[in-house]
Amino acid sequence: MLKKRVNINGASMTLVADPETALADVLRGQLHLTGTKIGCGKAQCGACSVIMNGKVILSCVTKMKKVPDDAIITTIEGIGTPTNLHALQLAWVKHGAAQCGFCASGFIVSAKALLDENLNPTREEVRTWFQKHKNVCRCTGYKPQVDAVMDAARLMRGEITVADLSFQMPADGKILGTDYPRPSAVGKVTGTIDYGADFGLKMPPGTLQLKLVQAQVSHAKILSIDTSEAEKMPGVYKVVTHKDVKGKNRVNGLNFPNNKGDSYDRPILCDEKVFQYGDAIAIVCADTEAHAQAAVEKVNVELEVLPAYMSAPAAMEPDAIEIHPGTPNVYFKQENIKGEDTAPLMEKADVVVSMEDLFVGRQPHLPIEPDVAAAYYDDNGNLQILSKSIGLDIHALMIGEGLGLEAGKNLFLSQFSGVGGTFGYKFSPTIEALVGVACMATGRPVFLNFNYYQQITYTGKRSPFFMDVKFGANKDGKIIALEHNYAVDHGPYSEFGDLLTLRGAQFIGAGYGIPNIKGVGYTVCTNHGWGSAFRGYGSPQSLFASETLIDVLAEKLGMDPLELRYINAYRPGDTNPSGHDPEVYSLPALIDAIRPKYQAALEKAKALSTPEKKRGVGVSVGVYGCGLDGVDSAEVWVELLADGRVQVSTNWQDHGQGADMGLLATSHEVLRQMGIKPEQIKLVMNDMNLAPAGGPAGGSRSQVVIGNSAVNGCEQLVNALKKDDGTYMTYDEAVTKGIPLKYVGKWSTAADNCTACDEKGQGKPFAIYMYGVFLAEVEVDTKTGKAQVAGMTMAADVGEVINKTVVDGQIYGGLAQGIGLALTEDFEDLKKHTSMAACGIPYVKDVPDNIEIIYVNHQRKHGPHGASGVGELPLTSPHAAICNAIYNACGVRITQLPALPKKILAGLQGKEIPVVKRPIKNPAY
Ligand code: MCN
Ligand code: FES
Ligand code: FES
Repeated sequence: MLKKRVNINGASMTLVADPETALADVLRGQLHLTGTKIGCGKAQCGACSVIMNGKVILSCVTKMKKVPDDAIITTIEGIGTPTNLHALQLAWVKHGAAQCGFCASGFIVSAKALLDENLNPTREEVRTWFQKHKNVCRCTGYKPQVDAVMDAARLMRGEITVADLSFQMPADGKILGTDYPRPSAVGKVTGTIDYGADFGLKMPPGTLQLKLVQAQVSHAKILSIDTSEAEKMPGVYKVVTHKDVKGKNRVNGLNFPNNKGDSYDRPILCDEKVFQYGDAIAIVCADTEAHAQAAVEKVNVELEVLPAYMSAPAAMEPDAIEIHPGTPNVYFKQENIKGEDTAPLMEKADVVVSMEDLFVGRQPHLPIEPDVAAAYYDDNGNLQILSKSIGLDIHALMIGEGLGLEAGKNLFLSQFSGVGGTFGYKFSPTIEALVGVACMATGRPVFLNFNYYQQITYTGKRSPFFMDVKFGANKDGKIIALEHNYAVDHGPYSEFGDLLTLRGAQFIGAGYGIPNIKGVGYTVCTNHGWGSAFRGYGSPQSLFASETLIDVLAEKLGMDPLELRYINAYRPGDTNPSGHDPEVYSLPALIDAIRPKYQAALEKAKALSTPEKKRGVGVSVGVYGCGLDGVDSAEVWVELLADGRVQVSTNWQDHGQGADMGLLATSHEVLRQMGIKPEQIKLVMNDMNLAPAGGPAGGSRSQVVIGNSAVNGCEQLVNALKKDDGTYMTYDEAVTKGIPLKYVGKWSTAADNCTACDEKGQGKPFAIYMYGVFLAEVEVDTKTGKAQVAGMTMAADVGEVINKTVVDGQIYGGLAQGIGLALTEDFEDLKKHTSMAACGIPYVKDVPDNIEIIYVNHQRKHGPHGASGVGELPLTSPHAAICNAIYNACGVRITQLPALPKKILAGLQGKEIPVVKRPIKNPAY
């Protein structure tokens, strides 16, 4: 131990600490300054930034022995407080620079050090600073942070006032469509909101710390598990194995009835087999994390290693053994059959183009916050689990049987107050069942916090699609037929693999009125990372295929790619690939809106291109549905409180997208009729104990489905309280008159006759879609093959914008993830793709500052206040536009993502670009 005098946030103190402990751990663990966050833990993300003696340092890698005596340290807590925000915090709120907010403390601390040095930085200097200090944000696309620093500097220079950075209520009191700040913003920018790891530090004495014994191989039979040595280790309370699990020990994957995959193929704790690297085999429960980790090494697991099938083509080979014995590796098939037989039409078509094995890979989600969960028994003997779940009610259902509990009866899930981004990986339960099992086996409160390596290797990933596509078109450009064939590598667990495969049928060729389609997709079980939802869910894969091929078609026809899209974009009379009418026809207007930008970008590219740095422009169309597929519903409770406020309760889980803001603005728009102000609305969210099911926050469904339910509930209350003279009853009047105070708001897509798709992929799966057009400007370095995105423009139709700052932020952030998907992000190599940086997360300089959004608002008849969703739209196909721009720049066509420099360079040098192929296209099924 060492003793050190330090000054933290102005307070001088003496600290005794382990010299090898990181400053971040001392700040958080010993001083409870939990505003400083730990993301990567490896000097890659900046979440742990603090200022020490005037310099920004990464406290996760700064050991206490390196902290100088009398060091002056400033953490986020020393910058401003909720009641006394610093200019940076005010500007962060104003610009929506804290979505999930997990990066906010690190960024604000870093920016403070910048402004201490230079109160008048340029935007590029701000970007250079964040790049140098490794401040990473996965949510915002960085533009909001730069905007915030610029405004904070203006305020500090006295050029603007606090009022300029504060919300100004319009005269009509309407907050819909404004930049009203999300309710959770102040907590996020001051580091005062508790994320999972912060909650863990505040759990009661006696809480057990958990560490996992995880598989180090991808496929094996378990011969024995010996915990005896581990149980003797210091501080160990118990080592939990599958034998301690009281229920079925399986997660219920809720498979479609025609799925050959077993809904119960994912063990909570492995018993007979290991199916993927990282699978949990045992849980060590101990008094400290260090004791638990030391004992992990002592658990002896005997395995018989089996051949591992690390991709769909490998698992489809006829001699591949069944990963789940009794279930074929190809376990689900989805056709898309629409209109006439396509074979004769392809014969007749003036032009036919086709491509094979277009590939979108295993994109890792890379939230800055690693996975985390806690569990305890409440006083009623119910198991309470807290986590980052974005589907509390559905996850309770999925893990209940496995634990031997019943969702909503003796098993309740809730979210931590702060959730540091999920981007869809938490559409699947991850560690909820593990903390549940440990709590049940020990009877003690338990806490499990993944490190970033575990976050990467043992949470779900985007499922790779291998896709063949073929268009037949008339010489005027009208596409008359589409054929496709694809295989989905869904990893070892079948949960939602069927749904994802259906997305291929729904979105390959989406956006265009193609009358005749013949397609088929197969879901394949492999031993690579399990497939979970990732923003866009199937559309980034599907649209990469059709949005690449349409450019090839344009070239063959000698047409402009944007104009070819215009010709084929949905018009009245067209149906989408599922065979139903789009609810609005906004694509032609979106293309019209982007056309001048496109033409200007082409001119600019011509002017700026040099042999060393070639510039190009690419476009793509993006479409995605808002909903879970077929009938989708939600419930919202609306209740008048005695103090005159209105309580609105539901589980609209927040990953950072702004659920609180969505629920507030959507409800307020109805409630303001009776004079309710935003601050008079009490939101009760994301706790199964307190609020009804809103359904999972996936499929960009919440604004539409929960939003409609909120409108319904609020309307019921407003109508009930309305008096004949047009005024509204007070609480006391309502009570006196015996008017009910609480209303159950409901809405379902059945209101628009939605039906699940049939085996031919035909139906009406979504009431509402989102539409967009992407324009990418790219520069390719011909020496290195490195592509850099120089500008992105998106024309978007999300219907009525409920909150402008939130929607802008969703789009910026989604575009940045599209840049990563296109150029750098991957989780293929289990040895290499093991850190945030190695997985290719975009840093600020990888994302252009030049991002423009053009809104085209087509009101949705079935949308709340006319709104559609937005969350996934910006990640539907920006990567296709980027790859089209690379081709436009230098003639290299990338068919398999990511478009790494070595692939582009090979193309530039006229060499073959290596690709993974599927030898078997139509496996026995
Ligand atoms: N919204 C709006 N106006 C509209 C449509 C939506 O203001 N016309 C707002 C909503 O109020 C909500 C947000 O935009 O705050 C997204 O709404 P919606 O599209 O309905 O999506 P969900 O609330 O269902 O959120 C899920 C969606 C998905 S599926 C993923 S994945 C995702 C995403 O949103 N993950 C995110 N955005 C994310 N953003 C952050 N920061 N972090 C994630 O993990
Ligand atoms: Fe310290 Fe990522 S840099 S947590
Ligand atoms: Fe930056 Fe979520 S707001 S990581």
